[in-house]
Amino acid sequence: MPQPATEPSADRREFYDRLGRHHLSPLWLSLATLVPRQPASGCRPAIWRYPELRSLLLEAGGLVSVEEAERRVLVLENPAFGGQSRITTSLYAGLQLVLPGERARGHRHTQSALRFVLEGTGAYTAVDGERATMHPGDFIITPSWQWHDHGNDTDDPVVWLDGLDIPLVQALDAGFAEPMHAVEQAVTRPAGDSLARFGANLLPVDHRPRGLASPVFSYPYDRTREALETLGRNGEPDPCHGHKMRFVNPVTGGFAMPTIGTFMQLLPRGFETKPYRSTDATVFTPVEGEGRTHVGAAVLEWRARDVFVVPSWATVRHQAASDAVLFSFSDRPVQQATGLFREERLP
Ligand code: GTQ
Repeated sequence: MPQPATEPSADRREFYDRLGRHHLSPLWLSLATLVPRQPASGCRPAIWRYPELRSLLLEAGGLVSVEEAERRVLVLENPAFGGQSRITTSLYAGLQLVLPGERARGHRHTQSALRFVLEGTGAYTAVDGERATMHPGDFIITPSWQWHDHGNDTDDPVVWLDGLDIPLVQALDAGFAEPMHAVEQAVTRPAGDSLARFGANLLPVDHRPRGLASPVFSYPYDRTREALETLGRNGEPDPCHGHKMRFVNPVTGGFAMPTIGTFMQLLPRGFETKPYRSTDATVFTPVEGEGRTHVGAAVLEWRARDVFVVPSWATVRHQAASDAVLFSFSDRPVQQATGLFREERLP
């Protein structure tokens, strides 16, 4: 596409200035940026190391109460998007800390949230009258417009990764939020109820979906790990993905959340994936193991609980130094629903 390279002449400059006063602009100056030949947000590969994150988060714990903060979270900002609270162009990520005895007040919002537990056993998130007890590696959903509050009655801090579709909802200008009057919602269903109802290859006989998110709002790691372990024993890994599964809404077979796709993959020790790229910029956090990921020319060395990000259309290669399990999330459901998703296995 042609790109005007030189400074505009005086008469054009005067014309453009005049256009501006009419709230108009010449497309020919911005066409190549508006309609790039390939994704060009500037989103950069980046990694946050857990020991550093953890110590800064605990420092925040000493400085700011959960009452004051409402959510005590350090936002992971892509280095290309400073001050914009986004880890990719469309997604938000943050690390949340709930200290022993604390309650994070209930609220609801149209943004969908996922929690991926990094540290601490026994704290909870309450959704729809049920508390999901957290263990490291659990994937928990807070669907759009559902009340949710978090609490920690254990003796240890709990830390999880928040993934939200905040930038996407911002782009659509469709954000609503509401505080809950009580700090926490009433518990109306025993723990494990939704998993028994929807997560055992069974559905209640007359089930009618109430929303677009999976009614299984907690996917415990022990079950996920067991499935991956069995797959690892039973067959060859995919050359580009290892043993990779996506979390599913059992009612529809679609993604567990309407706007965020979530995945878990096992990379056997010594395995190197073949180069691959896709249009869904992806946030990864290793649950177990260590290794490195080549993202274009960058090399990210990771261990369990680090967080790293792969931009849209960047070429990815993973190398696992030990058996490794990676959780990841992206906006793939949105791209697939709109026909935008592209992926490529490179030679
Ligand atoms: O826990 O509800 O990281 O509303 C950002 C916004 C967490 C939450 C975040 C939120 C939450």
